[in-house]
Amino acid sequence: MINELNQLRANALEQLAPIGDDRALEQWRITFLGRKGALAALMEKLGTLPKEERAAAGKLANETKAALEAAFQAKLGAVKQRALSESLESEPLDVTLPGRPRPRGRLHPATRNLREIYRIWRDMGFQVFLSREVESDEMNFQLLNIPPHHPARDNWSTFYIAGSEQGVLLRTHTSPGQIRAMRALSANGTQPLRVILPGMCYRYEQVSARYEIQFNQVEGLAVGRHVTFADLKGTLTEFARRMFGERPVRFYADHFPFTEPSAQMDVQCIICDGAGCPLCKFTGFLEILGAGMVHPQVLRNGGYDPDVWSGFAFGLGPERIAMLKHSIEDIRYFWGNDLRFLEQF
Ligand code: FA5
Repeated sequence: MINELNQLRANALEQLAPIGDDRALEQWRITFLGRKGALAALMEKLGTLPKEERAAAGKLANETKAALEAAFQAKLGAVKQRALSESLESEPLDVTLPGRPRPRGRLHPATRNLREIYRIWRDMGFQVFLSREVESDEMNFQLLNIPPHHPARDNWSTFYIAGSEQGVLLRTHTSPGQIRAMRALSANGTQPLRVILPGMCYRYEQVSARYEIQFNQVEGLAVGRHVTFADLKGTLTEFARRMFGERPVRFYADHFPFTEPSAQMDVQCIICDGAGCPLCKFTGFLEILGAGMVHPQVLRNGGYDPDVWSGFAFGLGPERIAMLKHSIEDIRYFWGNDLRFLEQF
């Protein structure tokens, strides 16, 4: 048995030496180390040996197995290494070639812009309230002091839902969300409120570089016991500072039926720094939002007592803001799905 093992080992190593490729090596492994190979056959015979020979033979069998396996691993490494150098030599590899780009998705510029706006307002303590896009005439207009036939309706060219007797419409602005937020969150007019209401609005507009038939608005509403116009100015100025950096803002008198007094806020033109250019129509300033103190009747419609509570509200157009920030000259790019535009962000 001892002889047989030694012979097997010598024989196996002799046959292994000249092997130079995968296939021959595998064949060798099967012949000598396989489950039905030469070594396994010898080991099976161990049990039939007389007791006094068994221990020594068993030990040698294990050593033989370990030696053959080690020789096999060493050869395997050498064969692989040789195959690699051969392929490197025969198929030249240019390690300076750039990698193949993998297409990666990204957020739509309008979404990114909205998220930045959310972040700024969140940092200032405003929570997001999502209101509905399909609204009643009552919410979109009447509870905001715009009764039927009121001339202010001309400012909001409206898409009505066909066949809806009660006047169901696509909201023309996010302001109806003011009423919904007050009713939903104020616990019958007993709690202060600080919310922003983002979302899509729809108007039957002549589409142009600045007017789309669908666009986002971000409404803001703060209600408390001592909210003043100074709070409105301070908060909106701080928003503009965080959004556009240090540049002057100015407030103008404006009119909205649901705020009194009402204002418009302008920020100094980003292109010309106030010197005057075609973008700002040579005024040096750009309008970014409408705002005002919540009208007492609107507070009442939301469940608050206007003798105790006051508030300010604002409505801004995020696409218009993104246009200013990134010098995008046409609002139609936002929903045109043109990859040449989208891939720039
Ligand atoms: C309003 O819609 C008021 N609800 C804003 C408001 C809220 C005032 C709360 C006071 C208190 P206005 O129609 O100006 O206002 O629209 C507000 C912003 O929405 C505009 O400044 C503009 O940025 C954006 N916007 C309005 N119409 C369009 C449009 N057709 N396309 C793109 N953006 C628009």
